[in-house]
Amino acid sequence: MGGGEQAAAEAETERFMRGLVRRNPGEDEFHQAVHELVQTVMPYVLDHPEYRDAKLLERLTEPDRVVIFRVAWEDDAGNVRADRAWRVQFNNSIGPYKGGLRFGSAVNMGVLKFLGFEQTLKNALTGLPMGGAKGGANFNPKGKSEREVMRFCQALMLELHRHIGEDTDVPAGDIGVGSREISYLFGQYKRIQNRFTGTLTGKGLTFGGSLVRTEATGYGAVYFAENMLNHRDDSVAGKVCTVSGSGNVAIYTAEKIRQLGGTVVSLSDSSGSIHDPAGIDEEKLAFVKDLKEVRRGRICEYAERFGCEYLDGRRPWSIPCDAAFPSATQNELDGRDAETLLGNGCVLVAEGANMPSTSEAVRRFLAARIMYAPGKAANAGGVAVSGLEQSQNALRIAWGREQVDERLREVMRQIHERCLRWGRDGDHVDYVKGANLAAFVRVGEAMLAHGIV
Ligand code: NDP
Ligand code: 2IT
Repeated sequence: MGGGEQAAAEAETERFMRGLVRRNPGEDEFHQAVHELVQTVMPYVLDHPEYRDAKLLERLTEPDRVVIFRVAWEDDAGNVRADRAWRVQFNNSIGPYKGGLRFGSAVNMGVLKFLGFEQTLKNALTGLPMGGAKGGANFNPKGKSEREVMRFCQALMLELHRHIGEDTDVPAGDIGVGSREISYLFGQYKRIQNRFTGTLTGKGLTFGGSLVRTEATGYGAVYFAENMLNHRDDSVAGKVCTVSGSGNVAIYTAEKIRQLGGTVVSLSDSSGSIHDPAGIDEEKLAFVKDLKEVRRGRICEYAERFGCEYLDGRRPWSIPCDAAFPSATQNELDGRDAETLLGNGCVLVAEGANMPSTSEAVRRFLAARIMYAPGKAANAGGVAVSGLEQSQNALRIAWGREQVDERLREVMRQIHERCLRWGRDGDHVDYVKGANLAAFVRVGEAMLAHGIV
């Protein structure tokens, strides 16, 4: 691209973003996610008048619809609670809406719109027929009893069931929504509908869930990292890795890194990080699974149990590593963290979380030309196996562990290929550009074919 064309693309990006911010005031995370896409695809749009004339970017950044509803329920003390829930059905151009539900006090419209937008692109990258959606509630599951969580899930489904369906919209888990919540939601959906369908994914293995779905996001992120490293005749084996978070994605990222011969030296939660230079082995990981999946405790207990350092209130990015796997939440890694990682010799960042790096952090990773995989590429393994769960449900069969794992590996390999195809620049691969263009063109072509809708 010549200097003049680049300047034109930048000016057009600024103009577009001004309009988007005006139409969606206060939705900072949504602005951030859209800006990241638009700045990489604008040259393509300017080169393709059919995209510009069809107002493709304007249409792609407006959700198909958003449903907002009240969830009234009663806590254990008999107090009435009124929470707010959303389902953002972002885009169904290439398949039924698909994406997780997030529970937490920080959930709001801007967060769910950024997640629904990212999901649309991520799902397109998988090559599977899935549109994009996201939903959730400002209900904070921390400290709630089992019964309170169950009542909340049932109350939420009493409204949500009208808007979803196996060929319409298929929700799954995300932060604060794991197999326990999906099970309660599924039980209630089945009761209301009197139909046993695959309308939710992440279900238990005895009622339609897929093997490897629990592990899929974390495993997929490491498979993607392995693809990036293999492309440079290197591998995860022998790498010292930092992982943030200690939930679903972080746990199975750590497990797969270890299986491939890497050493995981950190985990975290919203209270702090542990630093275990000896590495998190199988026994320690079993402790974390019980701590987080069963007892719902805090990661500081790991430091007490295994006698390692606890970084109270801090994130793990000051710990020296070869590769970093941010796997907790959005904007958990800022420009200073990025500088620290680069200064310590980090050569690879694979995002298990959605948009964990701030715009400034991304800018620094790209400028340093390290292997940097954005979430929409690196963490697509979770939704990919959700897609495989939908297929198994539709066929009324269950595939074996090896079969699903092999398909997951293949999907991650194909995403890597798509990133190469669209993002290769000589010897270097720009995975942001590659992922954004591959996803944008897949959804864009479908939208063009459907006409003005
Ligand atoms: P979980 O709820 O299982 O775990 C979330 C982890 O992140 C917990 O350790 C939590 O700590 C930590 N965390 C959450 N919020 C914050 C915060 N504000 N600051 C610091 N730490 C925080 O969620 P998942 O593992 O499922 O999701 C993690 C990320 O991966 C999210 O960005 C999600 O969107 C993304 N993702 C998830 C997929 C999935 O299949 N589950 C698929 C693709 C992406 P604490 O317990 O203290 O809150
Ligand atoms: O962000 C994500 O991709 C998810 N939370 C998983 C979505 C899904 O439908 O499995």
